Amino acid sequence: MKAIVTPQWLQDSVKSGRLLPYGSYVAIRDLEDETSRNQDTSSGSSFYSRSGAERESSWQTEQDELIDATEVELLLHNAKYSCLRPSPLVCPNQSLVKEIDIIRRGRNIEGEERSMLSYSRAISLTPHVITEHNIQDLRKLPFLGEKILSMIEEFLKTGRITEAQKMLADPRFQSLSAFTTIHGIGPHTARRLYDLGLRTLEELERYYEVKPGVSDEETMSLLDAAASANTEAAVEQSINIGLALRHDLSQTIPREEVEEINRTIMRELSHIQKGCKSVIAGGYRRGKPQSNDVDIVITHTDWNLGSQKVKGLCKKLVQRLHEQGFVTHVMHLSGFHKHNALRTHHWDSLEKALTVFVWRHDSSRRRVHRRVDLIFAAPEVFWTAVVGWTGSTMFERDLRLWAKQQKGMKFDSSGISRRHDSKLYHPRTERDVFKVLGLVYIHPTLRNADA
Ligand code: 8DG
Ligand code: CA
Ligand code: CA
Repeated sequence: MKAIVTPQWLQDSVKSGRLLPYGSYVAIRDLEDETSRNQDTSSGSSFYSRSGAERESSWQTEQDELIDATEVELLLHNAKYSCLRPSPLVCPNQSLVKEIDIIRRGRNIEGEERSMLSYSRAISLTPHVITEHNIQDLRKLPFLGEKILSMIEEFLKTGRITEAQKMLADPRFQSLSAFTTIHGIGPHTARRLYDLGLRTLEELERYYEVKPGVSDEETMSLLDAAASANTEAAVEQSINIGLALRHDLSQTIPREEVEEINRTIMRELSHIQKGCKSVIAGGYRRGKPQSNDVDIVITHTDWNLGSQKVKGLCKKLVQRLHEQGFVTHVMHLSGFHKHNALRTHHWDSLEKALTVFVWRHDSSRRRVHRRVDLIFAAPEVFWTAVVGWTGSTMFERDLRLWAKQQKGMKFDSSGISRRHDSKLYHPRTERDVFKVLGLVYIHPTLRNADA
């Protein structure tokens, strides 16, 4: 039997550190009505005016606002893979998680991948309450190393981890951290810039000859160079844009604005192609009140013809958004070659554009530039794309690992395939994605396996 409960059940359970009896949380109101109102507000308006017949064959609906408590009970709190565990947005150990995350960031910017991963893993493993009394339970987890365990112990005793505090005070850590906040600057580039003697973002601005707030809008030249995306010049360009707009781009985006951006983009899209729909993925979908950028996954509602209809749409949409004054820059555009055989740079082979969005002058709001990622997927891979772009990063990593190590399958945003015979799966719902991978469904708000 299913027990459909309100999100409050989850919040209260998290607060008390255990799953509560769900009796008083059951969503007893007219479910049909409730779910259609609560349904992904991210869908384009055309999506709402579906006819009864369309509703019948609704591979596109995903009523994921309410939570099935019986399902949550099936999740394993101590599992190795985070795609088997419930990870709420805010966990009772949030201050411990933040402290470990400082060390994780330190490892990341120094390029110490393996070490960084074990801190990521430790972070994803701490949603349940850890106290001095149950630290013995933690010690039983074979995948938490001695070093991290002693850090947790130190934190429980003193409320601090010495290594994290040292790191925060380290000027090199401070410079590299600041550099990697700029879009296009990864740990490697950050270290290269540091080695050139650069220390602050102001120095970076001078080095790149960028004026804050001003960026030459050569954006569409990038569009034409689409095939060469990820060339050095393109990366350089995106660093320039990221630096020039850094004061805007460092401001987080509230949920209402995320939704409004999605509505606006879907309205513009409907002028090019009718019948498309979207889901806002990323942190927004995991319930974050503020987002650093907006991730919109788009497809066509026609299961059979949709694949044809979304082809080439990404570029057309970006062009239109630019003409209409909504998109000022394109930092990256990819997926226009049929297949990326080597799959070295990209995570998937979907058409996508990483853009800078801004409200037009005639709009009453202040013009803050926002990062918006647009991802186009054929209907057959729409839900894998949504799962792939919902995150969190650790959740995604473990999803790929789980598929490979436990199921002999390959998962990425552009599809699920079986390794031995390359059979492709075409899930019709998000639940199907989990089913194909042999996983209990995990509600998006329980996929917050990162700090
Ligand atoms: P926020 O910082 O934006 O608020 O949080 P987020 O939404 O969790 O972070 P994100 O950086 O926007 O990443 C969202 C998810 O998208 C993340 O789980 C990983 C995934 N993702 C990328 N880049 C790519 C990519 O190129 N391909 C695919 N398939 N997934 C990607 O970040
Ligand atoms: Ca995001
Ligand atoms: Ca993003």
